[in-house]
Amino acid sequence: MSKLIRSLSSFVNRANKVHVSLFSVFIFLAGCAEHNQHSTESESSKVVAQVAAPIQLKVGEGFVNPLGYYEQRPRFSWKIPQYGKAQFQSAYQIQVATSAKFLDTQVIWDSEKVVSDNSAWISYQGKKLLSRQKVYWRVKMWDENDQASKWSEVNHLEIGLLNNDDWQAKWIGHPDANEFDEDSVFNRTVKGGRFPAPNNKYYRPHYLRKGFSLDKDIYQARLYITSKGVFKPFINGKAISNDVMTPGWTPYHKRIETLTYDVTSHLKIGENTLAAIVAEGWHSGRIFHPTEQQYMLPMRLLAQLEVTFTDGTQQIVASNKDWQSTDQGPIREASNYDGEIYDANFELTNWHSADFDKNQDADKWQKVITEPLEQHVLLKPKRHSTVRETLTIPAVKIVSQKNGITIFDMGQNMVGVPEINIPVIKNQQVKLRFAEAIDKGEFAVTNLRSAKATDLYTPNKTGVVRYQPTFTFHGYQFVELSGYDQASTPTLDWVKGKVLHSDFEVYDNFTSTNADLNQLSDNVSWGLRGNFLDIPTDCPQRDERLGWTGDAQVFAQTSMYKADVYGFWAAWLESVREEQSIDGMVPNFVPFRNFLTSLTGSAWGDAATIVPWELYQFTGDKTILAENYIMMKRWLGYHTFNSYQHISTMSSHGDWLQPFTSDGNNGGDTHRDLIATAYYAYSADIVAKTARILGYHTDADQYEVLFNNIKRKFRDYFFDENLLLRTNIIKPPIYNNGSERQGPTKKISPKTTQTSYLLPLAFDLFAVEEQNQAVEQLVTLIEKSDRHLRTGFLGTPLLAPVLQKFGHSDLMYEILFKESYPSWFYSIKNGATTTWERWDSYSLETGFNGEKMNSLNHYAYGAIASWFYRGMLGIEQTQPGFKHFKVEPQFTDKLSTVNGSHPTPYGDIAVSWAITDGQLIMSLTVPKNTEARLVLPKIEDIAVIRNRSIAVSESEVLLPGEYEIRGTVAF
Ligand code: RAM
Repeated sequence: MSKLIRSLSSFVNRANKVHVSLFSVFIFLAGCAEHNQHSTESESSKVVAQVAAPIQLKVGEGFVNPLGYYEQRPRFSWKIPQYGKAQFQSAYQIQVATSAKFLDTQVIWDSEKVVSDNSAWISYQGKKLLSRQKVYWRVKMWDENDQASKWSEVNHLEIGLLNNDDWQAKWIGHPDANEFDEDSVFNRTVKGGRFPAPNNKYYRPHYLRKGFSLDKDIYQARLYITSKGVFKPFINGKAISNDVMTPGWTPYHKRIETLTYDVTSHLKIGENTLAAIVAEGWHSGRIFHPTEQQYMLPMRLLAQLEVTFTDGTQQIVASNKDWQSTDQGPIREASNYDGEIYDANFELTNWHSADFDKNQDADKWQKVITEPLEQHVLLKPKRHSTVRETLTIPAVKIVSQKNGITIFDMGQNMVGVPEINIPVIKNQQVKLRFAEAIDKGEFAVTNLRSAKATDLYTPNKTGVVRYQPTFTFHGYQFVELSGYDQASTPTLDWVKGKVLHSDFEVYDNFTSTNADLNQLSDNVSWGLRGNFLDIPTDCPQRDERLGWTGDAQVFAQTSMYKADVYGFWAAWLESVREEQSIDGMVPNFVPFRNFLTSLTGSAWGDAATIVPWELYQFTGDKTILAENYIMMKRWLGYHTFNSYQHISTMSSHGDWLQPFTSDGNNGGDTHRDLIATAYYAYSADIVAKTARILGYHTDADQYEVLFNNIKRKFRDYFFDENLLLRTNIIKPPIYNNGSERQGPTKKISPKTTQTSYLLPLAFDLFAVEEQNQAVEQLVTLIEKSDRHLRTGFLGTPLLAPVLQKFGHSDLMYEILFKESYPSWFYSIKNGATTTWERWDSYSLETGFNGEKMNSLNHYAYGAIASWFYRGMLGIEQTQPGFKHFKVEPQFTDKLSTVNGSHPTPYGDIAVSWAITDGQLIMSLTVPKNTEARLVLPKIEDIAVIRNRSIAVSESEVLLPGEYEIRGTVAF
């Protein structure tokens, strides 16, 4: 009974808080009373059966039945079916068992009935799961009437190898597989310039194999495997997965991710072969322009096959000194930046199958060398999806064809590899080059800088061949093909584009009646696909492709509207934590390599606080805050260290690539101290809120004070009484490394920029009563630039939220719909199919703009797409995770129809609206177990119908259901 009272009072409290009508509370009370009377009634009784079981069971950041899972205390999430009877969850019960049968003795954790409306991120509270452990789980729920559902279907998860001690295997590799660059076809030496590379080694791919026999019936087999470098594994001649570029990129000196595969069906009684190819990847290949001190270690493989027989015994085949290796296989070279070289003359017969003929190519195979596992390099199960081929796109046009060179247009700037099916002549090398654009009729590769982005294929027979590179990726729209059999005429089906990215769902869930807007939405999705290849990168094509933290923090929010990337970000944050140095510094890019002069910068390192905070806003999962809290605090400490009386002098890349700067500087005109101090304040605010949420109240109190102090100081230090930027400010007497500066007083005069106002307005650094005055200054600046933006990476993402918040969405629409430079549609009018690095990267008339640093696939400016959801559709969480949200579409006469949705932990919020002849028709889906508020300020005579029949008031809290909303437009 006491449980019932607790459940009642919690529901009534919640109901009061959200103004659920008294009627539904009454129904709930009635339901509970009934349940109490019949509490012994079996679950299969008629009433109980009406509540549909929870569906879409997920583990951790959204995994379904994961194998090789990483969390010893997994989090569980589920949904209430949208078309079932239950509206809300009032309680749940989770059971975890060692078998799918869930017999009493098999249940290792039973949450029992927990009164709670939480249906996401519920942490397993049983005994920590261990390496290799497989468990089954199921959940049931009680609805708002305390009616129990049936148990859900049974799902499962299996833990990977969690500890280095779990490995008997040793690192293995070819004994002498490294050579100097003179031998490389690509000759990787970067001559002259800022980053000469006198000693750039490259490594030929290693082919590794081991034959073994199994003589009993096989019950199950798991392959645990990873590499230093990137690998592709085979059993008995067959590739065992579609994964690409595994294990991905982490700070390898601290942690290498491992993969787990179910290979039961690949094995047989008798002779078997386990094999793998290992290539440079990020570990052993060059990153950026190589420098002399950047000595790359060679590739290594680590593999452990664990076979369990039906009689319960086990056999382990681990990488060790008994393996064989050659570097004389057909993949001659493979490099992320430079491409792959394949020579079919080196193909190895049956090397990865049990029919391996010991005499054939015998001289090519040598004993491997072994290395022990390093204690300080943790081997941990990969915690997010691997890279895979997610789409295949056809070539759409042959651009030119002369002198045996044909250029294909893929119609889309994409990231991945080509698949060619072409006629070839024995030993005549086929060459593939890749470019993002045709520039003044030329195949334009200068913006790739030193990246050769070339695949070479030498056939060993004449005829039609199919080839697709294995260990590289390119960013391109155009493919240049030469070396094919010129007796044939090239056709479009010769080249296909295999799109590669971390394998998550891209939602593609926004459309409108404006074609340019739809194209922009699409471009942002493609920018996301192209730059979410294991880590979030700035660009995918040139000799860079780095995990720039600044780009990440400006795009994280948008990416969460556009794709299922929670796991992707959570995994990258683990690398960010590992790369944080002892003083709290978070580097400019993660994983980090020390080859640039500046290690970090404000607004870049602030990814450490902003990204976890954004993820929390979308998911409501406190784990992401808890996991990162120490890092967040330490980063804030680093800010403090770089500040003087609350003014930060931390260096920064600034409002990167702002257009129309006064001196052509990439870093823009907004003063760095202003940027640094604004971000210092924002990080303090985030850390204070995080501390409060996690229950660290002393911390929270302290950081709130800090935030308010920085806020006050920021206001008075940079702005005068009329909210104009001050001139001749005396710079703090410190260097940006915190040490005191001697010598003459330095003065600064920050320039007036849009970003100087956007930062404090977005981060809440002006007193409420001053905000409108600041907004006026901002609007005046925008007016002065003919209603165009003048913002770089930092200011641009803040334009829409700030203008919307202060009632200027109309102005935002104007900025957004501008076609003249600088604007988003400018790129679209100039043929963009992705987001560009610069506002003027390219034009149809003059081609590339002449800058060396000029990528056509950079996601940062794509941050605007978050406004499609938050502004145009108006979907915004009022409680993290969208359990409560508001829908406040920013209607405009520039758009007649907008359609879109956002998947939340509870289900999809879908919104669409159309305005015809001054009449609004809108539909809205409020997912089960959530509540919404409708805000329609520019609409009169509003009528709201729920589930086709129930009239509700627009000011009411909207319960789960399908809504139709009509009204008259008042603008
Ligand atoms: C360049 C890239 C990247 C940016 C840094 C500062 O390498 O444009 O996106 O974050 O500079």
